[in-house]
Amino acid sequence: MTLRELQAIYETPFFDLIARSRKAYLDHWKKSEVQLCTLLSIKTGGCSEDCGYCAQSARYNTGVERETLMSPEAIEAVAVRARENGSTRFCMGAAWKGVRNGDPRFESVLESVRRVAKLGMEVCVTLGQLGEKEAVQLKDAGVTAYNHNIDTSPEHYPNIVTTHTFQDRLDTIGHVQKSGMSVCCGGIIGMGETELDRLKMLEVLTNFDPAPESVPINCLMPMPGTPLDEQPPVDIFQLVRLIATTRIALPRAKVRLSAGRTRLTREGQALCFFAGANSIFYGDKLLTAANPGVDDDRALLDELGLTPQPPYCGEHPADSECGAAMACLS
Ligand code: SAM
Ligand code: DTB
Ligand code: SF4
Repeated sequence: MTLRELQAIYETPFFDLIARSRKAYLDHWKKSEVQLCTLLSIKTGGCSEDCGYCAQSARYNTGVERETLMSPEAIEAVAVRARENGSTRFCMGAAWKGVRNGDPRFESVLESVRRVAKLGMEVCVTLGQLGEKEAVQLKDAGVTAYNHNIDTSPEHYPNIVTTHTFQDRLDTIGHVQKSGMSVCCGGIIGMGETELDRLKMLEVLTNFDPAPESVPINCLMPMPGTPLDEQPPVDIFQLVRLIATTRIALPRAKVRLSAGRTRLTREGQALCFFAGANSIFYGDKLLTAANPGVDDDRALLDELGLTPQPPYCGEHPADSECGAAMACLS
């Protein structure tokens, strides 16, 4: 889609916009399902990069301690508990610039992926920059989706990160696409960007080929000690407009209402679901920051009549006999 087209959608009167995005959602997805994803920071802190929002950058005094990579056994144990709690997607995140084939840490991540894949959950990893070869190895180990966010518009990106470029992000995404893994790619709002910047970010996402399988929309969680620690919260109607525009522009993508839900009201989150968000991070902790408690989330989903989405089996159509029914109707 062009920026002009996205702007036209985004600027529609609010109720017309969410009515349209609701229709786009109902045309492509089962009405009441929300995907529950569990996040685990498998390697925390001490990152060489200077992403201005991130508590894990070694450049800022954020109070987050550097830790070593978790073992496959420990990771598997957390994944088992997540599955017991109803999560159908397990996402492992590592704080480093990237990791290469031949590095023992990469071998260890591959083993963790193999173990989580055996549990029947969708496996997502977010490991920073990736080469072509590493992408293929991750795919072969059982990764469903690779998360690598473009975070903001190409124009605003250098104001947020200087240790790598927007093009570096796109290069990694290209390697992921080539390997056959799905791309999970979105961004953060509330980092001093304009609403136009947000649409420019969405323009880039809508021009991916293939389209992203999921689009996380994070609201900045201002982390003490980072350059962005005093940014004001995002306006709820701007967030809902962005979710609705994303749903219309990328109807088959999972739109994940990601970081920052602790600063949203229940009513605000309900509007986000109505507008087309159909995935959340579930569990008390994101990577280093807080997430709403599991009990509160269960209560909210119950109140709204929403149920956890089954994992995508990767093979069978929605109406087949397959136990792990495909979530998407298309
Ligand atoms: N190091 C890897 C990378 O940069 O891709 C993976 C981990 S990184 C923490 C994953 C994503 O989390 C970032 O791209 C960003 O979109 C999101 N994120 C990190 N810190 C955040 C914050 N304080 N508020 C909102 N989103 C955040
Ligand atoms: C994404 O878009 N959001 C998640 C996940 N992908 C890896 C991370 C959110 C991190 C929030 C800040 C923290 O926990 O440190
Ligand atoms: Fe490192 Fe990722 Fe945080 Fe950037 S966002 S500082 S690359 S962990």
